[in-house]
Amino acid sequence: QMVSQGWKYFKENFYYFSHVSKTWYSAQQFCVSRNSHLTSVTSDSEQEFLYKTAGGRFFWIGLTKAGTDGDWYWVDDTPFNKVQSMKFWIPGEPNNVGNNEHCVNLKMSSLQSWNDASCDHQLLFICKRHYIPSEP
Ligand code: 2F8
Ligand code: CA
Repeated sequence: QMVSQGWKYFKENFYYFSHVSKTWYSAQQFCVSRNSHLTSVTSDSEQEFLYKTAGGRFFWIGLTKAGTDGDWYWVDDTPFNKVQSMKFWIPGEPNNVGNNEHCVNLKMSSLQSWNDASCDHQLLFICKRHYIPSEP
């Protein structure tokens, strides 16, 4: 049923790759309206699934900054592992251009694919919703 609405299944989650562009926060609101969040990324295999499906187009993911320290956090409340996540940034990122890049998009079709960008940009986006198949 979700598959017929365009959701893709990968390792106990469904993912929705949007066909319309939104600001980061509008995208997150859309995901919440579909019982999901902008996607977190917590493994190489998940990152690989996402960048391959994204195919080099730019998609918002659920990483943004919190508080005065500007620490990164996942909007779906997955703990952000700074050390394990370093390999997912494009070399030179995050560079916080204009001190105004507080949201992250998947930009490259590569394991190193994250860029920080202004949350006000309108980009495609990826929602993620946990799903564990159960016995009938
Ligand atoms: O070269 C990387 C740099 O490219 C752009 O800035 C010129 C990006 N800006 C936007 O996507 C708005 C930067 O985020 C990126 O770091
Ligand atoms: Ca940047």
